[in-house]
Amino acid sequence: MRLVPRALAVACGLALISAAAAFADTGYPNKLVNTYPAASYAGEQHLHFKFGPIHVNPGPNTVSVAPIKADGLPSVPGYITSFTPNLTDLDETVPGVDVVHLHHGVWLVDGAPQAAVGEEKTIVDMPRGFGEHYDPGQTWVMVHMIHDLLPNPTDVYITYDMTFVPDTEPAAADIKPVHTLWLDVAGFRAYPVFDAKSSYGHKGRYTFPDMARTATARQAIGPAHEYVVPHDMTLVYTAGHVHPGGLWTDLDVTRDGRTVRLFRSRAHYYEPAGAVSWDVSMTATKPDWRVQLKKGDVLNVSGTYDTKRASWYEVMAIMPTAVYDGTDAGGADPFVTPPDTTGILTHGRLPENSVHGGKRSGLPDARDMLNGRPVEGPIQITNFLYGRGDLNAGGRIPTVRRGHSLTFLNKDDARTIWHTITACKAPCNKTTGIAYPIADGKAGFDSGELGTGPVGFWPVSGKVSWKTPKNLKLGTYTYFCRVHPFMRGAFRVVR
Ligand SMILES: [Cu+2]
Repeated sequence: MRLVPRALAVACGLALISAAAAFADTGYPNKLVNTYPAASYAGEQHLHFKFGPIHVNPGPNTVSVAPIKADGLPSVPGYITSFTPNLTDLDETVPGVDVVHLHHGVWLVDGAPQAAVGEEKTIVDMPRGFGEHYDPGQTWVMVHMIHDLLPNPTDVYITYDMTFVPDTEPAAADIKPVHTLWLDVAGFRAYPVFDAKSSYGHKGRYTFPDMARTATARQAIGPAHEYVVPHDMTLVYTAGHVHPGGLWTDLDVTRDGRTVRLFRSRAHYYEPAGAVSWDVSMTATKPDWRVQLKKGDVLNVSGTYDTKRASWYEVMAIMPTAVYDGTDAGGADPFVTPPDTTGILTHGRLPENSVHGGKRSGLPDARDMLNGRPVEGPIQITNFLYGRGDLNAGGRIPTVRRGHSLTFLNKDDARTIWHTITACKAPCNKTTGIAYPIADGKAGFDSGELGTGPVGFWPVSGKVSWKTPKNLKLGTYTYFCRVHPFMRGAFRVVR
């Protein structure tokens, strides 16, 4: 069982933290099985590294930056031809994605992002004849955001497996060096995210940045969504990164006013509920995909999200692309021969994505609760509970008069614990999992991550309090915390 002990939360207050530790994940087998036709070389090595242990405090999903030491890297120069990242417990089993997940990890090499992973856990395989060249003189830095979804601390490793061909192997002579071009709709920033709200887009599809209309939506557009090709070059590989709700990323090129699609990296959801969770695998370009570009061509990346079912906050659309700085590696001019825009899934279904949630729980249906008195003063969020508004509090539902707003105050920020108040469809009282709850409340409100710290680097809003919109109609509103989806609350707008 991997349930958050809801009853304990009320009964024991702070004891919740130690009590929940008893429910910590026991770990799934590491079954990140490559489904992509990987190239192999005589003399290749299979290197396994782990970064950490990393102590993860419950509450925040901070961005951390730390150097990768020599024992986390090959000892000799050579080519990295495949890269398989994961997040594991200390015993190197894999925690449930509903318990703790690697929101993203980026390996910076000499200051530039080379490899990256999100919770979709894409395995990167360079096509035959290409590799990222490694040299022990390089400076490697790990940037990561690990998200603990429970109120108990945990310790994890970021692991990465490399297929590595040392320069001293004869096979290395046939490998051409590639480097990573970072195409990111909201980059370059420490936290390159945008919102895909249910009110955005057309017929429940929102393509960013193309369909970003409002000033707020457009603010999230980053310069890295475009790239002007500085000299003739060949693209040899790409795969996209999206969050739950994401459907695909597109890579296009424009020359003389004409635009051609180079690749669409599709999110294939194993998730039974559809495009709502991390139970997903992305497609990568096929091994024979090669695109020859000319100086002055403009690459463009976009991401498309499903906004019919829910709003998606702080999401990403990134296409790290492997570039060979030459034109002697095959491939064709995409304006003459359109490239194959279909791809191959990089892995199958992962056992750590098995807790979907959405089952009956002991929480009440807020719509049946009796009115409490209008709330005076803010609703105080403490110790992962929405105070009087928490569905665990039982009794009466806090009320607010129409035309007024209810104020929430995150007292947990003092312990660097951030929370959101995010509308979800009533009753919003089912069990927590990777597919439940989601931000599907009609009212569509979201407080942002209530917390203080370096805004723009950490995902905090910089505020600890938030007011509900004044224009809410009469009725019962249910909400959850995007950081800790087991947290649920409700209030009612009354006459
Ligand atoms: Cu929270």
